[in-house]
Amino acid sequence: MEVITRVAEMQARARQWRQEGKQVGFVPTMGYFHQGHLSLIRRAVQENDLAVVSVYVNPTQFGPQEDFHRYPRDLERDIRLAEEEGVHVLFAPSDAEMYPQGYQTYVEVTELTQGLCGARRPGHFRGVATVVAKLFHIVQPTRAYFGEKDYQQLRVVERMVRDLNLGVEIVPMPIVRESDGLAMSSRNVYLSPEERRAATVLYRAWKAAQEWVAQGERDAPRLREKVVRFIEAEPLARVDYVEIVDPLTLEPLERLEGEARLMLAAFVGSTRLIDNGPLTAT
Ligand code: PAJ
Repeated sequence: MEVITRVAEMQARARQWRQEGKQVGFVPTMGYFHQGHLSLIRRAVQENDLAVVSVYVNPTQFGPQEDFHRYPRDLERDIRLAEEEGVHVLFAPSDAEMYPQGYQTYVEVTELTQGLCGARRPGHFRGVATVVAKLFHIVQPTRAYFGEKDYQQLRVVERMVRDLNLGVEIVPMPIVRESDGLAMSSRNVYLSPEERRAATVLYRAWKAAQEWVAQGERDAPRLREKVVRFIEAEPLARVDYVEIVDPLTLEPLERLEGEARLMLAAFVGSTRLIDNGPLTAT
């Protein structure tokens, strides 16, 4: 495996692969790999001639009060794990490479970013869309892999690719969970042992919601209230949002019919966690 830190070098390599007609799979990450990342990486290695993984903690997607500086990092370990998975290139640029002096161009997906995490984290998706667009231009992948863990991010990236004709196939990947249901996240390391136990409340809330729907609940605002109360019953948890939305437009629903998505964000202690899952009304 090769570790590339320069944009120009990565771009030259990508150009060469294109000319050779190679299919390139790409997994953008902020590093500190867990099994969620590794599931995307495995799939990229499996179904492409070459796999590229980027590790870059993107400053433009963090708010001024957020955890950019203390976000967990371990590049040596990430390099080792990527190598073991058969990744061809790990791209780990510096901030100066990605946002040199004078940088002033941003990508904005206007509607899908209005609610949910977009409403709670102003500027977050502008940073995500911008860095993903940049990475796509640098790596020129055939396919790119995104986890459903960040469900709104997945929809935003799909929309951007269509709107800007980026010509990258976006492959959605299922949420990888710990054995007790907690969605894997690099931020789970912030949790104390007590908070770690309480953090399963998001998964349990989704399971409870599925059960309420199975029992015939079809009123979305009422189901939403039940989920809020379920999460608030956990003393260490505080709801940031609970929404029942259309899985494609992310618009809040009034009635549960067919497929909906339960979108959850909560603080457990001072750590903000997100989760989501399907709700199927048959
Ligand atoms: P990061 O949080 O490192 O996540 C990288 C990719 O791994 C994303 O597509 C995310 O959805 C996926 N992922 C994270 N946890 C997962 C889990 N438990 N199961 C399945 N997939 C999971 O998301 C980002 O980085 C950044 O916003 C990025 C897209 C790299 C732009 O900076």
